[in-house]
Amino acid sequence: MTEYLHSGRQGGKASSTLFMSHKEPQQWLQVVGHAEGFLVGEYGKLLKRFCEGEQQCFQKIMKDALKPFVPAYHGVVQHLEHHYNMMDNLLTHFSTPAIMDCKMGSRTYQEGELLTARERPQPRKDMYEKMVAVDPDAPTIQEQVERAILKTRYMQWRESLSSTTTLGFRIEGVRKANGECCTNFKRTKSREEVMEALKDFVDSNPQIVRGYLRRLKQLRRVLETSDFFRTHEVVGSSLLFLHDETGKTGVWMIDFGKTLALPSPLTLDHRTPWIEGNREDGYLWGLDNLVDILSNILT
Ligand code: I3P
Repeated sequence: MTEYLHSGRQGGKASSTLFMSHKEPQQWLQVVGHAEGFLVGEYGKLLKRFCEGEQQCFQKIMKDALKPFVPAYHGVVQHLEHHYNMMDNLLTHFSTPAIMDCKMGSRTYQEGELLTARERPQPRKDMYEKMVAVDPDAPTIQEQVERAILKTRYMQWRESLSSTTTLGFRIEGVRKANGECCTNFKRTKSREEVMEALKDFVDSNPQIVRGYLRRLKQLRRVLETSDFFRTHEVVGSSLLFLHDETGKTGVWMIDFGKTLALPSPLTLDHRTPWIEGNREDGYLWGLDNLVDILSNILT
């Protein structure tokens, strides 16, 4: 790695997805999440600010049946004063792709975050501001007085406002091939609303839908047998959807910064509803719903 085409803002964490246009490599395009902490490397590589938990997940997945469903991982590199996890930049295999990020699971925070919030509550003003920007009536009286809310409360509110609670996944962001971006999915909640958003993303093209369905069903089969998946609580992870005008489609699992190994011998089926303590994350339940909704687009 000798040079970078562009560096994102240095500092901060990189917990979500940055996308680079293959044809305009100097132009970053952030669809969702934290912009900071990503670099585009040479030879189709993407560098994401180092996170030890994510490194461990990648290392394990590279030896797991799930390997074909995540960007290939190439270890840790240093640039200036920071370390990065280096992985394949999935966009380089597509020509001006349409991109969608779906955050999977019925819970988007770790159980441990709930315990921390109870033991050492740290209400956040930025999250209060984000909440009132969407719904001024959402904060409780006490939250209004403090003008701050707990992160877990914010995350739970986001889950119930969107389809996370009811369908086990939510659309986070979309970029169409024409450059149009939308991250305004906070209130996209019902099955019908989600289906409309998915239809719009694929331009109602049945060939694209069939391509996505094939890949999602393969992924589901592999998830159901993966040792890694059975032994990890997977929260805050997304499925990245890519298609282009040639009809090529692809889906990959990304963002493992909040994925945690379970204490042995605990395992998850990822479909059982979550109750505090069982660590279930609803990932496969969400994938079932996603497959079902996409299938219905074809009928
Ligand atoms: C953010 C989103 C991220 C979360 C981030 C939230 O809310 O839930 O998943 O990061 O927390 O602010 P929104 O989508 O409404 O902007 P993590 O998943 O890494 O916790 P943060 O502000 O603490 O980074």
